[in-house]
Amino acid sequence: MSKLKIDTIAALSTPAGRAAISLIRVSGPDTFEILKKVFKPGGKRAFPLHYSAYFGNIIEPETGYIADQVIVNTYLSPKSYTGEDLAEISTHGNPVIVSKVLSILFKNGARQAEKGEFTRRAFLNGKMDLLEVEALSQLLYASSTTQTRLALNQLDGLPSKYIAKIRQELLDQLVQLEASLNFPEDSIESIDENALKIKLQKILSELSLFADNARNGSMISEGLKVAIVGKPNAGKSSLMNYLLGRDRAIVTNIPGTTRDTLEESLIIDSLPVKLIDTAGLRKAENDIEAIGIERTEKAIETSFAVIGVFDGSQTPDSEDMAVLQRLKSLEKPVLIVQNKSDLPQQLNPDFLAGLEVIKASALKGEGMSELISSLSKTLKVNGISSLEEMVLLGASQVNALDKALTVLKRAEEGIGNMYQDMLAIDLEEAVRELGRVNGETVDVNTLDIIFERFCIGK
Ligand SMILES: Nc1nc2c(ncn2[C@@H]2O[C@H](COP(=O)(O)OP(=O)(O)OP(=O)(O)O)[C@@H](O)[C@H]2O)c(=O)[nH]1
Ligand SMILES: [Mg+2]
Repeated sequence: MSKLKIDTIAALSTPAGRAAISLIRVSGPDTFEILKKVFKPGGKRAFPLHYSAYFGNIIEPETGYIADQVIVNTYLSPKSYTGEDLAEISTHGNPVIVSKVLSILFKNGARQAEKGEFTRRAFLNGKMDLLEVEALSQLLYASSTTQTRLALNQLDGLPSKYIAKIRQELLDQLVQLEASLNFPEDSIESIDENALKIKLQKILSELSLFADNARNGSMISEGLKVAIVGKPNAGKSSLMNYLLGRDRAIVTNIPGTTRDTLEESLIIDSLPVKLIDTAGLRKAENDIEAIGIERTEKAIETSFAVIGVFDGSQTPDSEDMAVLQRLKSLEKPVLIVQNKSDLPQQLNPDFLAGLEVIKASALKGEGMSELISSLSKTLKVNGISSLEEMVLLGASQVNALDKALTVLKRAEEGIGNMYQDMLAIDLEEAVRELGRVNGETVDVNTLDIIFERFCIGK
C-alpha cells in the first residue's frame, strides 16, 4: 500500500489588502525544504531552529529576484499550531508582494491551502479537539468581549476534558457489559445492574448540566434576544432606533406601521444583545397584520427578556390591557417603559402598579440611560452569571449531544427490564455520539462542513 504523501500548504493568513505587515503561513513536511530554496536568512544561525525568528530575503531561485525583505518565524513539528513543520513569513503588507511570495512558494512545492486547512491539520494531529475548534471559530466571529471571553475559556480545554472524561466512563461501563455478555461462562462477574444504573444516573446528570451550559452558551453567541412589544403607536420602533443610534425602523404616527419583526445587534455593557422590534399587539385588521402579530408572539417566546412599551400620554385602553396581561403571564424578565414622557401624562400609575416602570421619551432620549442600565442588570443577573461554565457548540455537536442524552436516558430507564445486549447497543451509541461532540469519532463530511466556515489561512 502506498503511503499518502501529505502536501505542504501555504496561504495568506491576514486580510488581503495594504497594511503594515502581511503574514503568510506555510505548513507541512516540506516547509523547510521549500524555505531553504526561497529564503536567504541573514546572519550565521542555522536554519531552521525551533521557535526562532529570522530576518532575510525571499528570493525567486531561478532568477535571483528579491521579492521582499521578511521575518520568518519557525516552528518545528510537533510543536506548532498544526503539529507539522510550520513557518510564518511576515512580509510588507502589499498585495503585489504577497502574491509574488505566494507564487514563489507554489512554484517550489507548496500548494494553496483550503479554507480552514491549517486548523483541520491541527485537529487531525491532535492539537485541538472539536470543542476547541468550535471555540476558535466563535472567537474569530465574536463581536463582544463577553463572547471572546467565553470562547477563550473553551479554548483552554476544560469542556474538552469534561466530555472526554464522561465518554471514557461510559466506555468503561460498556466494556464491562460486553465482557459479561460475551464470556458468560468465564470467571468474569456478571454485571451489577444496580451499580450500572447509579453510574448512568450520575453520567446523565453531568451530561444534562453540560447541555444546559451549552444552551446558555448559544444564547450568548447568538446574542441575548430582547423583544420590544406594545400596542401600535406606543413608540416601539422609536425606542429601537434610539437604542441603536440610527433610524433603522420606520416610524410614523400611523398605528400598525411595523408589520414584520426587525432584528438588530448591539452591545450593551459588553453583552451581545439582539433587539427585536415587533408589530404592535392588537386584534389584527387584515392578513398581513395577523402574520406580523404571529411573529411578535414568536419573538416573545424565543426572547430572553421583553421590553413592554406603553404610551404614557394616553389613557390605557383594552389593547393596553391585553398587552399588560400578556406581559404578566411571561416567565422571563420584563421591563416596562412608560413612553412619551415629554407629553402630558394621562396614564394612571395604578395601571402599571407593582411593576418596575421606567419613564422615558424615545423621541427626546429621556430615561434611556436608565433603561440601558436596567436592561444590562437584568441580563447579567438572569443570563450570564456563570460565564465560566458556558459551552459553545456547533449545530452538529448540539445534535450529537441530544442523541447521546436520549439513548442514555433510554438505557438508564431500561436497566432491569431491557436485554443487556440492547443496553450495550445504547451505550455504544452514546459513546459514539459523544465522540461526535469532541471529534473523536467524527466523519469526514462533518469535518468538511466545520472547516468550511474558517477562512483561508486559518
Ligand atoms: N412625543 C413623543 N412622540 C413619540 C415618542 N415615541 C414615539 N413617538 C411618536 O409616536 C408615533 C409612533 O411611534 P412608533 O415608534 O412608530 O411606534 P410603534 O410602537 O413602533 O408603532 P407600530 O409600528 O405602528 O406598532 C410616531 O409619530 C412617533 O414619532 C415619544 O417619546 N414622545
Ligand atoms: Mg413600529
